[in-house]
Amino acid sequence: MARILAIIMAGGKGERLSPLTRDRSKPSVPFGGTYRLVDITLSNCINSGIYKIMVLPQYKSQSLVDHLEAGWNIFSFALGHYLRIVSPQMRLGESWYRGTADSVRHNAYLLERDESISDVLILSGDHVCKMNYNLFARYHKRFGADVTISVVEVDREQAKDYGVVQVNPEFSIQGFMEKPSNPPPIPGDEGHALASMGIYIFKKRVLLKILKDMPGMDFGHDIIPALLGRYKVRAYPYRAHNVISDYTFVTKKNGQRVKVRTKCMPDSGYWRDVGNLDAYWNANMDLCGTNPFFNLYGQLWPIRTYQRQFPPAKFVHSQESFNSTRVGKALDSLVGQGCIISGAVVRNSVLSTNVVVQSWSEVDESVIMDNVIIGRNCQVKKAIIDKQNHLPQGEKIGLNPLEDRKRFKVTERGITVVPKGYFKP
Ligand code: ADQ
Repeated sequence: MARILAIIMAGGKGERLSPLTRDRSKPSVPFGGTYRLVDITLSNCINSGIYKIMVLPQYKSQSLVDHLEAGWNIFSFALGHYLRIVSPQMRLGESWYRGTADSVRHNAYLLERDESISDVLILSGDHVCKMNYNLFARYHKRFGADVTISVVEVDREQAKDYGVVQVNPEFSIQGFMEKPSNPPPIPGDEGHALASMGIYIFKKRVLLKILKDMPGMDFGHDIIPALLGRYKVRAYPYRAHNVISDYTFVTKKNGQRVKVRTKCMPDSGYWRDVGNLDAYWNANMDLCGTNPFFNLYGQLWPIRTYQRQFPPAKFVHSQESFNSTRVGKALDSLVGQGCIISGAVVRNSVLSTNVVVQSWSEVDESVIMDNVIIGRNCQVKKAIIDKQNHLPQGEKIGLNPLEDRKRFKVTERGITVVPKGYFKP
């Protein structure tokens, strides 16, 4: 893996995640209680043995840079490992990056000068998946491809949001359309299409040549379609190949302890592009419950982050009178450090650090970010509440979409989004 460089593109505006991206870039949006979205891609790199990484921020990048500097300063320059945060520098004229490919083009000189690199892995900072890039790179090498694109099958209706790939029986890519209004189906399976995951691996020399010769700004819109017929472009079937590892666990069968081996970790095939608010809410809900679709607690594929120090979460009674006591509890939920659930009930929700939920309140199927106080007698359902909000006593969110729409964004799926700092203390 020493010969692979990973580039994490982190410069998009993330407009479809607004208002969560009002003050921060998409990769630095908090996720899963204590993480930022970018932590998932970075953890995949480390777990795959890739220790040369460049992050390309641009839009509202300060919180991302702060997070990376605080939490990811773990690389050994002495061993040739690095995480380089490269600020946009206008090296190619008076403009910022004009697309994903353009962001790489601006920094091509950094690839040129590291002679130890043979292949370049191009990643997004807003994907939730456990992907073994090592297996991806091996597949790319095995078939001698110039470019390999990771693909996944999705419902045809959904495919309108992605780059759609057509392959021959050898999985060589024959067609590519970026966000087509009428996505071509997988032959013999009218209901599904093959979507590009926006994860590419290029031979370094091919990537440098393409970026020099081709004028396109965006990998999906311009570059990938223009490569077909001129270069060897292959598809990598993510779900079939992303077997993170043989997975052994101990269980009881007829009273006896037995070892069970499965082919892969249960969430090996999970992938979500957290491009809009509904996908973001869904990805958080996928972490909750006994057998979550995406498991943050797995030991084989640890997800790292930077965590500030807070006291443990606590769950306390609220004693209103001698004969009225209510227990603070959280069910099927993730609760971050420093949270206090006091005489309130939290269900199927993800709470970041330092959240206080006060007596008689109920929180259901919601994502609550750091430093939120939910006052007494509140009801919060199917909501995303950004940082630094203090909900006043009796506030109701997510119960009446028509009312909510007057104050907040409500998504297609009916998720109410309260922006940062809306409710002042
Ligand atoms: P999108 O998801 O629409 O499509 P987008 O999320 O806009 O792509 O960008 C991918 C990554 O590049 C993100 O991490 C973003 O921050 C970054 N980026 C976007 N614009 C940038 C810019 N101007 N400068 C620097 N970085 C930028 C892509 C592919 C599709 C594929 C989906 C899968 O184009 O073909 O199906 O990803 O998620």
